Amino acid sequence: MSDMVTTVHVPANDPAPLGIDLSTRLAGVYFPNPVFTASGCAAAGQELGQFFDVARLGAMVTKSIMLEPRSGRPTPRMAETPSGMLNSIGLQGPGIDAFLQRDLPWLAERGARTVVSIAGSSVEEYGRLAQRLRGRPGLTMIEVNISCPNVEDRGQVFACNPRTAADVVTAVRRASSVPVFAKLSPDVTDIVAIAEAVVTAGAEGLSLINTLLGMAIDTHAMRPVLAGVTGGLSGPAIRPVAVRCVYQVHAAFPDVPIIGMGGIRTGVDALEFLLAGASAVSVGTAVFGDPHAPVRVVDELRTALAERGVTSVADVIGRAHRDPATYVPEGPDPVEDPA
Ligand code: RRO
Repeated sequence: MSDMVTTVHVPANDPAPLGIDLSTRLAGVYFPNPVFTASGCAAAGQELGQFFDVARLGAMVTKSIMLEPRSGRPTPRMAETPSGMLNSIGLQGPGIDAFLQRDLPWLAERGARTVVSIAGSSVEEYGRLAQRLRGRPGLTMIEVNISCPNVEDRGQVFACNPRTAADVVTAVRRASSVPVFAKLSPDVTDIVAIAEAVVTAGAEGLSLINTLLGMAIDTHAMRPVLAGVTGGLSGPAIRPVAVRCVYQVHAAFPDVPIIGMGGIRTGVDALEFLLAGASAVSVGTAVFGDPHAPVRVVDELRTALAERGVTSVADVIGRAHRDPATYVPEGPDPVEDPA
């Protein structure tokens, strides 16, 4: 990556250039714009810090951190698919000690608002992680990753069961000093039921969605492409699934803030999620092809709003839910037929 370093110089944290107010609020927390990174696609931000000022984004969302360092699954663990990508990373990471010593301070020194993603293999581990994060400078919110598809057994995908999903959130909520967002999986029969369980357990918001479980087979070698056999599918291929999940959950719980993600590459893609009901969005897989993608999406979203005559992000959140029966198009009243 270092061969192609360029830095974009744009004023940091100006919420309203061109007269467009990009600011958003999630669970009472202010963000100057609604574009975040997505967990897992930029470690703890240092890699993207070569390309742009990390404080320019609404927030940086870290790769899910566990209690202990972890090397992840064997390689190969990435594969390209039509309009998407499969990953089988398996929660590689430095562990909470190194994260607290090195990564979170790096983000805090740069003024980034940081959403720390946490992952555990038991309810108790999640609680301990939240405890370790208490009161840390730079911590803005916790994203509870209960939906990683690359674990030893599906029983560890806590988000596939409303009871286990709720148990994890209860443990984190008890220990946490900041808002807690639960990251859900689309690989369930009824995502609204899982959303209800975690919100009832105390989640202040939801991150929708994690990757879909998928796989690819090498037709020459005649075996799975990924050493871990299955992996998480991300990228534009999953965007309609993600938009559907955001839309369904927002329809059921319009007051619960949602961070929407899944295949966002442009400002117009981001706008689609806001219209479905997200209050913010995360840009993930797009950074592998274009490390500037998150800041570009901020600029493109501003332009997309201006082109539609909209002056603030708040005006488009959930707007696609407007009841068609009561929707009155702007313009002169239709003339009554006198007959
Ligand atoms: O590390 C991973 O393999 C991984 C995680 Br934690 C996740 O939440 N989603 C994903 O697609 N991969």
